[in-house]
Amino acid sequence: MLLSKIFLPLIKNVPSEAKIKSHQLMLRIGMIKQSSAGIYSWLPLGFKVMKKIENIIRQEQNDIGAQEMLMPTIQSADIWKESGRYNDYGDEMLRIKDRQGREMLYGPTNEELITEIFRSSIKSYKSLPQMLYHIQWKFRDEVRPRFGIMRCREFFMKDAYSFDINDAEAKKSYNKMFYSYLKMFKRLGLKAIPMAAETGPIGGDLSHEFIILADIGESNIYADRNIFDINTDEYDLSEKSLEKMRNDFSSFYAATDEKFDKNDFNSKVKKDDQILTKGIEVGHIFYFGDKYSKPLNCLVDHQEGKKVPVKMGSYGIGVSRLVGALIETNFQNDIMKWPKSVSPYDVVIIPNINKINKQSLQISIKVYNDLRKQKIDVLLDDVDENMSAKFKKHDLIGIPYQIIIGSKSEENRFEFKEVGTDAIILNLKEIIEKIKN
Ligand code: 5CA
Repeated sequence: MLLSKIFLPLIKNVPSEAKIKSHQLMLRIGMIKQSSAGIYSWLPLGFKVMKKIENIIRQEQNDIGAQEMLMPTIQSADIWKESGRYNDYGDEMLRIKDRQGREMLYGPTNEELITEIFRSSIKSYKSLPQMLYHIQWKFRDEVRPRFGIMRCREFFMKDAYSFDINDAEAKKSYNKMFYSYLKMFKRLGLKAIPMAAETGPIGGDLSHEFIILADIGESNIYADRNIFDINTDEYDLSEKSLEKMRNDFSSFYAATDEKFDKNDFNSKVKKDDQILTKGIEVGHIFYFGDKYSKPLNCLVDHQEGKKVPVKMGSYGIGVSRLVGALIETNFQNDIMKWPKSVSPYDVVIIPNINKINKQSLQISIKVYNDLRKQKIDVLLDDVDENMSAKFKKHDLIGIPYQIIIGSKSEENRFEFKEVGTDAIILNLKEIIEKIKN
């Protein structure tokens, strides 16, 4: 793409309403635009990053056998009355009436709806286990939406639901999801630590929040620093390995505020290993057994003939929140560097257009076309601006690789820079290799 042609409304000054760096950056480089309190439009650059995150999540969920589907954003109040959550959910739920006067709502989560779908389709243990997920907008009328898309009212979530015949089988599904989360966060370049957590309005007695460390995080966390050294590449999907994974993680203390117990922490973790800090919750998984299947009468035939309520868990990820979380972790000293896996473009070409070297734009276009032939998603900064303004702009846009075409370029060799390291002179073949590996 040519920078002069794309919709990228850059803002010079940091908008005053934005208090944290991810919110500031997202507004400055036109990733989002607020449409009303806690509700945002995703502009092309922001949308591109979010879609890349979404795809990694999708691949990893498919990889453990979860099946993608799509449920609506608008739900009937009836199923929420059946589960008993219609009143409990309180003011966070956006309630709507249709023209017939029927009570509807904008889904804040989907336990009821998926249970209703499941009960009308699946009748026997023979069809279990099942894991279903969708990636869909949610609405929660947060009392204090803040930090841009980090805590907003309308947000994009991946929510998955598992269905099993008994607790032991359900635990296996839980462990698979746990594993899938570790893998996807790793692909996003994030160190997300699973921590024992409260279950809140979702319910159940087993739950983990996946938290990444960040000063602006809203969760206080207490952890043994050794938990950060667990090598997640060691695990696979076998039952034994998944159990080992759960045991390894639970052998180190890691808890959020609500689950924190000072005595426990001090007795289990050496002083030197204690971490007390803040974090961002990027995912949250729950096991709640028959909390929804029982009131909603979601029964399956058991091997022994009787009907039993199916055992369920739910597994959420804040897809839109992850965009902010990635900025919080990768935007330092006014320089952004997207992880390769989610960068809006693979590489940017920055030609020195208005200098002695008048040919640099022509050379750039040739390099641009060559890279595109290699299926590399490349941005060409063809804007007529001085180099220092260009560099400042790209410090914010955060594409991890830059090809600088100007006085230092030779016939077929160009200045190539990975953000955060010194530029080197490479030919096109070497550049392509660097970008692709
Ligand atoms: N039904 C369960 C799991 S599918 C559920 O809703 N869990 S949740 O409430 O913890 O939300 C899942 C994830 O959505 C959170 O971990 C968080 O990353 C994200 N999230 C929750 N509320 C917001 C919000 N107001 N703004 C942005 N992201 C949010």
